[in-house]
Amino acid sequence: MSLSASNLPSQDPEIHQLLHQEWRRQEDGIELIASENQTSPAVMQAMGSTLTNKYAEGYPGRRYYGGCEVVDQVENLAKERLKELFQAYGANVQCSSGSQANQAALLAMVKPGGKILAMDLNHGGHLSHGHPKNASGVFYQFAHYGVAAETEQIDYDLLRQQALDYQPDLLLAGASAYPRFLDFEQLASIAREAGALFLVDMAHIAGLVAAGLHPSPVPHADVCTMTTHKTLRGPRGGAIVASKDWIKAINSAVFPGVQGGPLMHVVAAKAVAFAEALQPEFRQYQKQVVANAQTLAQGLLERGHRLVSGGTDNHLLLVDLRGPKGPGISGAQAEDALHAAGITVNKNLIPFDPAKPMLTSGIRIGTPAVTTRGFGAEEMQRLAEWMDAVLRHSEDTALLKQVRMQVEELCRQFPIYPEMEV
Ligand code: DSN
Repeated sequence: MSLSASNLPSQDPEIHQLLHQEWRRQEDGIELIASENQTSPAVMQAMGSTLTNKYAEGYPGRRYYGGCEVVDQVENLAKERLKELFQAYGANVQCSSGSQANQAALLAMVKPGGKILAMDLNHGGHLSHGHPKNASGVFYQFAHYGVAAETEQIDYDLLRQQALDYQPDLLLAGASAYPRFLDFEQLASIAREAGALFLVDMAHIAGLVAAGLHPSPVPHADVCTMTTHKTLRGPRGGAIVASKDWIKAINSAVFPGVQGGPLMHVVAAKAVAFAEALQPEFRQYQKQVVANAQTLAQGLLERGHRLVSGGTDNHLLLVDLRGPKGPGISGAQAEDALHAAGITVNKNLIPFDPAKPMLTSGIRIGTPAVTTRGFGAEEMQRLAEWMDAVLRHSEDTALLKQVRMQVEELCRQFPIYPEMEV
């Protein structure tokens, strides 16, 4: 993709230079943030289109602005493709983020002050699932469930009891740092037994679900929210699929409930990404995402690192840096040392973490982005070796520099956007 037709370099050299720097940062480093990915040039082309100029409040065929005959077709295509991808009854593709999708779903499903039971952020949940400083936590009464201390996995019997005791209006499932399958069938039966609605935020696993590599929540949930930029590998944004009973309420909660004009250039980019996700290659890609996570997990386990819950079923792993064989540094120190070596991760609380969120005892590692650039088993084994060395010698600047050079050499063999010149 070329930006040569634009006058950005001469009009705004400062921003142009920063775009160049970010492109090089992405090309030259190993991206292991579990919620990030690299979209295709086609997705980016749709995002950089004239659709950014169009106001389209409302829905196709019922807009508050003229001139929507083209964007109506774009939105309808995006909706149809999303429904096909998840075998869903209804779809809304207008949400600008996962957090906004959650706000809309909660607005549609629970009265202000209503009771919601959701996964604890400290055990791998999401910020917009009732953090006291998030709008969700301000407007609703949240109780949270976590993982069991022994297994570091959700104990569905305990959760059932908690739901029966708390009697929530809505049970909310979904996580940002949970390396195991979620049992949506059981969660739905718990919700039903407790007389609660069932909402799933499948932001992290949407791509795996679309590819049939994680059991789908769609047949079990009233509503499912998601982001489009994580495993789904689309543009930054949100989306919702809903059952027949809920799609009307969801649509009016998105607009006019929580947002005005949808970002139609992003809706177009979502349509492109959904079409990509419907191709057989996408399933191969997701299989490799999971295989890569397992290879990396194995490589770290063999080197004495402790993984929360002992391993992974999906695209991410959580490393507990403490323990007799661990490197004994904080998540923040690990993030910094890996960054110096050209490897990007995020510090992450682990269940029952005594450390504060800005320090943490763990790191979260995800494989969606490195898999997109073509890494396979061999590269994951090298990565495990490098990460182990960096984590155990986090203050050895010569070693960090040496790993950084090796990382850059490997990255040159796997360009992300070979045709791009920013
Ligand atoms: N902030 C996103 C993540 O990194 O997982 C979603 O919570």
